[in-house]
Amino acid sequence: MARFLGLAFVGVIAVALLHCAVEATVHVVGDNQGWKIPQPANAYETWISGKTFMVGDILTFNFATNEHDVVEVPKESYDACTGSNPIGQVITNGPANVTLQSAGTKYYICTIGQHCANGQKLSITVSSATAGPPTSGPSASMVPPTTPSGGSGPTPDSSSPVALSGALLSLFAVIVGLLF
Ligand SMILES: [Cu+2]
Repeated sequence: MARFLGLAFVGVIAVALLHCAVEATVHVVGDNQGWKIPQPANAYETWISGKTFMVGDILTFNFATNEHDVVEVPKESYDACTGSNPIGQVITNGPANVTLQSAGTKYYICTIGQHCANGQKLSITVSSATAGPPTSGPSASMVPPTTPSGGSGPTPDSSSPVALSGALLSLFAVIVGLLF
């Protein structure tokens, strides 16, 4: 019994860990519009409203290779729409997934043509993930006990042979009664 409880405990922990590992959110920039010169020009400012960006989350920039690119830049470059001070590599292959590595305000622009000046720019504030998700505990412990499914199966199976043998017995008694 103690051994079973130990195994069950390990199972709950494993499920909880798995739950935490899958916690990262994927944010598709601009939703269906993707990463382009947005309509309207402030569409990405609208897109970020109400969203929470955490360290470890992923930004998906959906764009066709050679039509757009994406690069993180400092605030000054974001405001001036210049890619001359890139933070890391310019990502030229779309779609692109960018993992948010650290907390703070991040600035992304497209460096092609006048795209940035026409609104293809994104600034988000990333929060650190230190404030853990306390609500995942109860929901994770709710997951494991879902195995018993064939509980009602054996009962009709075991009762029907009994009923059958009872019918045979009464049939036998009738035959015996008729014979004698
Ligand atoms: Cu572009």
